[in-house]
Amino acid sequence: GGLVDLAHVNSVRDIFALNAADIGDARSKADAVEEEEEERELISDAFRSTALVSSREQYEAMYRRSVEDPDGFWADIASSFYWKTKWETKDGKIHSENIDVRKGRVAIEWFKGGQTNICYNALDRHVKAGLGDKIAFFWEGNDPGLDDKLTYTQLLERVCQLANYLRDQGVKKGDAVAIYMPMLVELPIAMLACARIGAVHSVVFGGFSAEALSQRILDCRPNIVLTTSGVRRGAKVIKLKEIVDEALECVLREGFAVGTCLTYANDSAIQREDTPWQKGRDIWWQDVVPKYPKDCAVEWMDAEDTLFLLYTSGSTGKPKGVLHTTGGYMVYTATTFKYAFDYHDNDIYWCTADCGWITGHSYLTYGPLLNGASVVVFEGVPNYPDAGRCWEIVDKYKVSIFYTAPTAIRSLMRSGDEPVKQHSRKSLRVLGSVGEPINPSAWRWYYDVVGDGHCPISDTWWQTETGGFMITPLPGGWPLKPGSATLPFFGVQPAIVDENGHEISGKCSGYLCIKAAWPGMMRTLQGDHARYETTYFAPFKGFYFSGDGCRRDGDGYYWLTGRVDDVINVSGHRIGTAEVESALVSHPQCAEAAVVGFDHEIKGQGIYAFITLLEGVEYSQQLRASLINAVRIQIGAFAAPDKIHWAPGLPKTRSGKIMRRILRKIAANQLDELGDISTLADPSVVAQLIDLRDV
Ligand code: 6R9
Repeated sequence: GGLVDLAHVNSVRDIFALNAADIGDARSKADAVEEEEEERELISDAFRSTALVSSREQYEAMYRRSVEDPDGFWADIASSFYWKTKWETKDGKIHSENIDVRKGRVAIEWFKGGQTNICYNALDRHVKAGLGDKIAFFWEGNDPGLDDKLTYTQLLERVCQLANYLRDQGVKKGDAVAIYMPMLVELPIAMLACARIGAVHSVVFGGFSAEALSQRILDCRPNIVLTTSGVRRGAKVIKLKEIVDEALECVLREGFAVGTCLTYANDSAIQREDTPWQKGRDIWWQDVVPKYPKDCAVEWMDAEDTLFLLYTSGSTGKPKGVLHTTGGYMVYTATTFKYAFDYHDNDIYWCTADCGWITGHSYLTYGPLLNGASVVVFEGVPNYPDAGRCWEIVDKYKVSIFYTAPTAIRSLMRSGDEPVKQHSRKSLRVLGSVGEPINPSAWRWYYDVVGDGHCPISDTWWQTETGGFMITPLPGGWPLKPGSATLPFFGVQPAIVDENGHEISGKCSGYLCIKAAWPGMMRTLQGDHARYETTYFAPFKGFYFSGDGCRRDGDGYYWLTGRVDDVINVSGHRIGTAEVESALVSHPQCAEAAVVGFDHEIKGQGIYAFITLLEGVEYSQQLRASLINAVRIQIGAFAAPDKIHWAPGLPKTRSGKIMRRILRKIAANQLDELGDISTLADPSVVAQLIDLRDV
């Protein structure tokens, strides 16, 4: 089964023609919440007395300036970074933008002409300012007792050694480097080393399969891949190098050869002699990198030179290589980190995200290091060896800012309050949430139990594409409401738009768009600017379209209601239904597949697949397992369907489009809400599907 081609989407109607009724659904769900009395959580005076932003009035004044004079606002902030050459100013403007497809090519530039380096700003700048002995990374291994730490000076030296090695291998400014590594400090080191020499890093999450990795390698064609022999995650051992070898074979079959595979030997997970090896191509990191000098001249980059690529899922089959540039991303991630977490110099910050996702880029690596923060990097999983691990780590490092995902909160909540209460957590000051809407009951538990009722929660709404936070509380700034991301960050102008592309005002619900460019915004999709325009700017002309539904309440607070496109959010991971379908139909016995999301207690959403088999093929448990395995092989275990539902036929319109609305209702077991099925080419398939529910 081939991948689905990019659909030519010209309007929101094209995107949502299949599921216009679902939009109604999303709305009524949003409105139902609204009817409930929304509780507010006031921030204590003690917290506010030291908060960077301590009132809504103070925020409003700053916000007003940020949208009325974005150039002045961001230029002031950018001045606190090191620029080798200052940016160009044209008529007082330091940025230019066109996000309106009717006016021509979508193009965004910030600080153009300015020369800087994000690695220099994240490391050298602090060392030069006397912070060299401050801890940059506390590393906590999968197994309690295994740990390490690096000061800013040591981190800089390690980054320089790797940067020198990469340069020596011929890696130059603009070249791509693929990184497939677990959460060792070597992963952010690898990203920073690339940034130092102007190489474009493309980190691929270690949970992706060989096939998914090969697809991402083929898209950006790096000559060098950085990886690790293996890693322990919880009780499991994952042999990453084996996966890389398989990916490189796939890539070779497509006629592309990677020159070098630099492999970090992680002896705590797997022995070197047990690691598959190809002489000539594979090199042990520890054999070469430590021999290089500990200083390395930086490559000065134009603010608009590419910093990294990060692949993410969309509505159609092929993952999109989101491209971020240097200057705007640097200024934006640093500023959002500082304000949304009310960062102070003595804070200890822990972000549980993996660097394979945008959160690990912006808020484990760049944002915190640009602020000179001490960051905890954790190799393991939140509930290993037991449900108290996170709070043990919080106490061990005196973590004051803790940032995680609702799925982790929900899974810890299941183990009850006891594992939390066994640890003091008295260092905690601010909590954060990211990845999906946080349900009010999980919010409450996080606030009352984890935070002992005194830590504001920053529920940060943003995306791979936005680079940094877009809608988020500023702790201390205004009352919180469980489940709301509250108000837009400085410079962000949200618009709620109706089906016809008209902005609606006041209390309302609709599609969440953004009206003007902000510095951290992606600039294009790797190799496909047309897809960038059609996906994000064509559906609602004049706006950036997020793909999310949203409601605004009477206080102006925003409530994200989830994706309105064919993207499923599983444990905070974005998965395109088309990608999963493409993996399923590649199975030799599968004729057709349709995938939808369903509410899942821990994951937020789970994956539910309807499968039509080839004529004559019998249903069996074994076949079910082998279909799920096809997804594990093509994408990765995290995208494995939770449920396979046999479907002799799928509900299709007369023009052959699958009506996913009906499938979603069946998956949710809301059989009384199927709606009008008379427009189906064959309405009898619905009864058939219902009959096969428990088969
Ligand atoms: C940062 C990240 C982006 C999608 C986004 C939305 C969902 C993320 C959220 C949230 C509600 C939040 N999302 N944070 N929804 N509240 N605080 O997760 O990036 O992987 O690109 O996913 O995640 O649906 O559109 P990414």
